[in-house]
Amino acid sequence: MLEKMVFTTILFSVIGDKLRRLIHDYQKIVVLGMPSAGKTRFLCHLNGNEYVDQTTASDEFKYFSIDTPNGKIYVDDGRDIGGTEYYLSRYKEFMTDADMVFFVFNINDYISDTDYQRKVNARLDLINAFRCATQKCCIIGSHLDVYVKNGQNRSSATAFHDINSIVYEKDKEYYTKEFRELFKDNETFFVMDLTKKDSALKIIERLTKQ
Ligand SMILES: Nc1nc2c(ncn2[C@@H]2O[C@H](COP(=O)(O)OP(=O)(O)OP(=O)(O)O)[C@@H](O)[C@H]2O)c(=O)[nH]1
Ligand SMILES: [Mg+2]
Repeated sequence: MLEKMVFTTILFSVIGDKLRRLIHDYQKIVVLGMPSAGKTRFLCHLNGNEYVDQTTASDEFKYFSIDTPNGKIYVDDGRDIGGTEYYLSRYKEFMTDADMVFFVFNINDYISDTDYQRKVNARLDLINAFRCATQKCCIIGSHLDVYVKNGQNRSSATAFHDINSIVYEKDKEYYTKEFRELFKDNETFFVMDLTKKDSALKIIERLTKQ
């Protein structure tokens, strides 16, 4: 009896999932990035889950939808992946089949700490190597508020300038930043204070603009 109930539940859930995907075009998203950069906060703004301030291992999230001025976006079930280096070897696997790849890093640390900069650059190299032409890659620089607070006359414009001068700095003989391609398009590179509720929605709105 119990076996029959379990079987029926699984069957209905499989059929339900197939129907759901038939009715709407569900997008697969993956959110990668540095530890404590704001990946989970970003996701919680999007799916409405309550944000809990703790590091993520690899948590499943349920499908959800986002209302934007450009229409409703349907996001499929996915995973919120922690920023630990442990997952670097799985970036390729995580990116396979994703329609949108987000990469989040802390701009304040990127601009002020060369060790952090190197680590971010290494991950950007992976994203750039594994991405495919049909995917939208979106780079999010978080902690804009901290960057602004830590210096005089700082703004999102100066943050863009500071990051671009690092990304586009003259190639050293031993290292060419091929990932700079990811920063070329200002429509897919953002600097944000991810503690603000509307930050994630602003990003999705810009990404889905026709
Ligand atoms: N001031 C500020 N704090 C932020 C920003 N983005 C995230 N935080 C804070 O940074 C901490 C880590 O945020 P999470 O979203 O949990 O970071 P994560 O990238 O998911 O971290 P892991 O799961 O450990 O890899 C939390 O305290 C957030 O509130 C930002 O733009 N500005
Ligand atoms: Mg997290």
